[in-house]
Amino acid sequence: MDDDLKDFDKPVPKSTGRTRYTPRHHRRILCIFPKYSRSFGTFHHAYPLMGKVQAFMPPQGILLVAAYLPQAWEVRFIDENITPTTHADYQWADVVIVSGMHIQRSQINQINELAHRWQKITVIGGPSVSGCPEYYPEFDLLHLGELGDATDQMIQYLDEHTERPVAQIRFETKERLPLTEFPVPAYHLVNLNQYFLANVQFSSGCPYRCEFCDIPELYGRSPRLKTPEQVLSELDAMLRSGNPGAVYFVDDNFVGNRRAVMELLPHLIDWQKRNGYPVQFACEATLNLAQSPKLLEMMREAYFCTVFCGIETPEPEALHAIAKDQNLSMPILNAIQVLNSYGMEVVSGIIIGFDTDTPQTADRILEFIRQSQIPMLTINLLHALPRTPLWRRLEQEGRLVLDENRESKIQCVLRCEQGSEMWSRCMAQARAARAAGP
Ligand code: B12
Ligand code: SF4
Repeated sequence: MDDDLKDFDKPVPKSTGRTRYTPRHHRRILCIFPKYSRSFGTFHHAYPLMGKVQAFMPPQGILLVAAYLPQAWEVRFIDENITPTTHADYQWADVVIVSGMHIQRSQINQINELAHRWQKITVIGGPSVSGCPEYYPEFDLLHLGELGDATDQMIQYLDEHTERPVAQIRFETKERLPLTEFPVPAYHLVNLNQYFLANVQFSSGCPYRCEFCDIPELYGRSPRLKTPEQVLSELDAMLRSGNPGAVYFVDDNFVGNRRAVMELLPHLIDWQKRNGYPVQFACEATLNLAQSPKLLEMMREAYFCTVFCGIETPEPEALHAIAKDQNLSMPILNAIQVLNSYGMEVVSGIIIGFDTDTPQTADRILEFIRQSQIPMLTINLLHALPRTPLWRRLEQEGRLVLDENRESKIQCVLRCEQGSEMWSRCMAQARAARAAGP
C-alpha cells in the first residue's frame, strides 16, 4: 500500500533507530548563511529604529546542522546578513557549509567560489538545493533534503577526506530524522538581540497541496512534530542567547495537525506564565484556523499576536483552481474578523498572475484590501517553483519560460505586461490608501 504513495506522502517513522556516525578526526567547519535581498517583508526599513537589530530571523536550518555536527568538531557560524565572512574565516576552515533559498542563489555560488580559492571543501544544503540541485554545479557536496541518513553520510565523508573531490558528490536523504531527534539549534553561536524576531519550529510539512507551493514535496504532507518539552527547552535556550521580544513559529502551517497544537498550547501558556510573558508569538496558518474557537482561545492565552495567512486571492474560482479550497471553508472576510476578535493581527500575501485572473481582478483585490483592513499585506507576481504541481503543469503545457533573467518562469494567461500593470496599480493604490489612513 505504502509503495503507491509518493515519498512526500509517506509518514515518517517515530524513530529511525540508527546510530550516529562517530568521527575519528578533528575538523573545523565554517557555516555561512548568505545575505538575502532587502525587501518590505524582511523589515529592513525598521532596523535603525531597533537598537542592535541587523537581520530578520536566525536561520534555523543551518543552526540545526551546526548543532548536529559531531561535538568534537569546531564550528564557526556567520550570518552574512549581520557580518561578512573574512578571508581569515575561510583560511581557518577545513570545510565551508552553506544553506539558503533560491533567492540567495547568486550569493551562495559566490561563497562557493571564495571558498574554492582557499581550496576548501564546500557543502550546500537547504531548501534551494533540495528543490534545484542543478543551480549549484560547482559545489563539492550537495545535501538534498532534510536532516537524515544523508547528513550522517556527509559527516562520514568529511571525516574521511581532506581534499576536494574530483567530481561533485550528492547525498540525498531517504530516511528523514524524526523531529523528536532534532537537536536544539546552535543558539550559543548567535546573539539573538541582533535579530528582529526569534524563531522556533514545532512541525514540518503541510497536508494541503496548493498548486504553486513546494512545501509538501520538500517537507512532506504528514506534519512531523517535536514534543512540547523540546519546544520549551528551545525557548529556554533562546532566552539565554537574547530576546527580541517575539518568537515566530516557522512551521509551514502551525495548525497542520490540530490535535498536536492543542496539546502544545497548554505548555506554551504555562511557559509564558512561569516566565512573565517574555515574548509575543507569531505563526503561519491556514485561514480555516478561524473555525476552531477552542484553539483560538488557547492561542490568545499563549499570547499569539500575529498570524500570517496565505490568502493568495479573494476570487473563489481562483482559489479552487489552485487547489486552495481550505480558504473557502468560510467567507474570507469573516475569517479575518474572527482572528482579529481573538487579538490576532492577520498578515497576508496576495498573488497576481493566476490563469483565472481577468482584467477585473485588480479591482477585486483592492476592494478586498479596503474591506479587510489587513495592516500588512504583500502583493507578489506568481512564480513557478520547481517541485510544485504548477511547475509540472506548465511544463506539460509548454508554458515554462526558462530564462535566467526572468524570475517568474511563467507564460501568463493574461499577457504578462497586463499582469505587471495590474500589480503596479494594486501596489500604488494600496499604498496611497494606507498613506491616507482609515
Ligand atoms: C523563515 C522563512 C523566511 C525568512 C528567512 C529567515 C532566515 N534567516 O531563515 C524570511 C522572512 C527572510 C524569508 C523570506 C523569503 N522566503 Co522564506 N521561508 C521561511 C520559512 C517559513 C521557514 C524557514 C525555516 O526556518 N525552516 C525550518 C528549517 C529547520 O528548515 P530548513 O531551513 O529547510 O532546514 C532543514 C533542511 O533543509 C536541512 N538543511 C538546511 N540547510 C542545510 C545545510 C546543510 C549543509 C545541510 C546538511 C542541511 C541543511 O536541515 C534542516 C532540517 O531538516 C520557510 C518554509 C520552510 N518550511 O522552511 C520559507 C521558505 C524557505 N521561504 C521561501 C521563499 C520563496 C521566500 C521569499 C523569496 C518569499 C517572497 N516571495 O518574498 C522571501 C525572500 C526574501 C528576500 N528579501 O530575500 C521558500 C523557499 C523556496 C526555495 N525552495 O528556495 C520557502 C521554502 C517557503 C515556500 N515554499 O514558499 N523566509
Ligand atoms: S497551505 Fe500553505 S504550506 Fe500548505 S501547501 Fe498551501 S501554501 Fe503550501
